[in-house]
Amino acid sequence: NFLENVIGHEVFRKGDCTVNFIDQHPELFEISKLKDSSTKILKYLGNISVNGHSDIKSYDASKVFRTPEIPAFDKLKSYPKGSKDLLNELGREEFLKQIRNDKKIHFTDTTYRDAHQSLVATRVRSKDILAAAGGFAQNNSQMFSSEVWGGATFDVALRFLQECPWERLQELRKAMPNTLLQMLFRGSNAVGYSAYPRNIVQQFIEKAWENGIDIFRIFDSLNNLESMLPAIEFVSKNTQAIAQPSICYTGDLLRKDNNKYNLNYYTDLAKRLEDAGAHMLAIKDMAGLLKPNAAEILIPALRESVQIPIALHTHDTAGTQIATYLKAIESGIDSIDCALASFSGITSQPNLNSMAALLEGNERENPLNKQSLNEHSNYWEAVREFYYPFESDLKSATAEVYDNEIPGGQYSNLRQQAEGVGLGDKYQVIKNNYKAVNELFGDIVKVTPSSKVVGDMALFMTANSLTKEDVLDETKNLSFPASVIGFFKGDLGVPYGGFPEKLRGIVLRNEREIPAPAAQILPDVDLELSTQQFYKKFPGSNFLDYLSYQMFPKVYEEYYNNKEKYGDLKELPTPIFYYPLELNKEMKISLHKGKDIHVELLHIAKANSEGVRRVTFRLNGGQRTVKIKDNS
Ligand code: 3PY
Ligand code: ZN
Repeated sequence: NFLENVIGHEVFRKGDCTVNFIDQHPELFEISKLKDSSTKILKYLGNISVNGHSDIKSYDASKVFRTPEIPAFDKLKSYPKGSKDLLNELGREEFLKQIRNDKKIHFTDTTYRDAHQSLVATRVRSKDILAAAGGFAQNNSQMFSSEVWGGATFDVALRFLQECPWERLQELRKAMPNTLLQMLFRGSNAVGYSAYPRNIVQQFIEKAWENGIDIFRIFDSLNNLESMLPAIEFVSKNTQAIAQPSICYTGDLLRKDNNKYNLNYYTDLAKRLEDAGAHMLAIKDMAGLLKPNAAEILIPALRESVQIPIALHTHDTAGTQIATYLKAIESGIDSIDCALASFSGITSQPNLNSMAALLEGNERENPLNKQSLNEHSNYWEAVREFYYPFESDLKSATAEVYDNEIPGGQYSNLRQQAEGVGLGDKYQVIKNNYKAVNELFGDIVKVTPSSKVVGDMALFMTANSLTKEDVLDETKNLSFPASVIGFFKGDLGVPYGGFPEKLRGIVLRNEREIPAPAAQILPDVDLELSTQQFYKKFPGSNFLDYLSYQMFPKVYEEYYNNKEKYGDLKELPTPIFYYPLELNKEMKISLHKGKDIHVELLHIAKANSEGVRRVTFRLNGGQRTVKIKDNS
């Protein structure tokens, strides 16, 4: 490519070049890079046109997308003072005192994280988020925070979106300088599904903070304090960020008899978290089980037990959670989590726009910019269409969640998972088995990753038509799923109240001795050695990539190789990222910011004897052909 550029260069062709020709014309490299990037993009587009996107099982070729209207954003206008400015001004302690003493209710917007994780399998791309983020921050400076990172978004960005999650965070930080940015952190599991070495968890927190995170919402899937402790301590001592550990809410506080998770359980845990250095506390109602009358009991009791501000997070799976929020607000909750209207409801958070309207005139009203909220919701309504293959089939709220206790994010995923293993028509049985598994396991907290263990076991029971009695029958010699064996070995820690020993003996029957549950925090890795090995294996990568690799080694490797092959895809508009180009329709595509190419798909030839098809494009007026292996 470079040679072609030299030979084709005007000055070179005129014969005017001196020995310094290459030094004097740096654009030769630029042109070469651009040509290389456009070839890679054509390979990507060619592959989507021939083989489809591997993450989309089926799509409607006749579907026409609306162009989302990006709400107004004046890049030259300064941002009004927001929560982030207030934190900087007052310092952590004073700021939090003020939040705790404020009469007005505070809001966290979850649209950029939990809402799309819970509705469209976390597939929303940075491009769509960043198009709106600046305008949102500029026009909604009353928000307490935006949850933008962590949970499943890290994994999904690398695994499915071909994006660097760190770059998303850096860009969001730039776009929302006045807003507190929040992440969901899975305690010793960081943003993964199992425990990591202590120094990796610490490095991860430090870099997340340096790159933009202000609030770390830390939880453990069994509510174990020990697994949250290192993260709480590290945030508190080594950063200026806010450590907001969570208590996962499960079951029903109002249940009278035999209630493991009673008021005392929650207030005791809250006190221990405050003693451990928590700056705030979150009640994480991941399945939407906290009923209004339970909120009325829980919130005042917690406010009395601790002096720190309390945030309430819920999912609207049962359609009841606005009522819960109202009761919580009356009972003194400091902050609530909502999502923009078009990304709210059902398995996502309650509706921010409606909540703002409903609180008008309430003594705790915190007036929001309702017009802007509605504009942003309209934008997301059009964007949501791009992701239609990832929608769950759940059309309305369901009271069944009070029985099966399936968390919001998992509810929408479970059907897809069931379909993936050929159990799509047994969804009802799977949900019933989910409840049965919870009973077999002794009533545990179910949230990532403990919820996945319960889900795996429910699928296993369904696939093998097993009842609870069958599972407890030693003579059946069942081959339990790996995650279930790991759970009973203590991979996730010990559940509150201990393991059900009979079942534990059955699951671990092949282990000569039942091992002591594994420590939740793994020993440090040798950072110097392992970074050296990483940089050697992945030239051009940086320390943030190293942390991505530590979280998901195989996923990172595939991401890296794909990036080598196709280049950076994050500027592709979402319909072009996911769906084949229309024939003979010119599209403008940004390769990098400010570098546009014009592409038109002209022709896809029949496969040759090796199954390779020639795909021809018009690129910036000239013709280019790429060869694509047809995988069908
Ligand atoms: C996550 O861990 O991703 C969750 O959203 C848990 O609720
Ligand atoms: Zn959630």
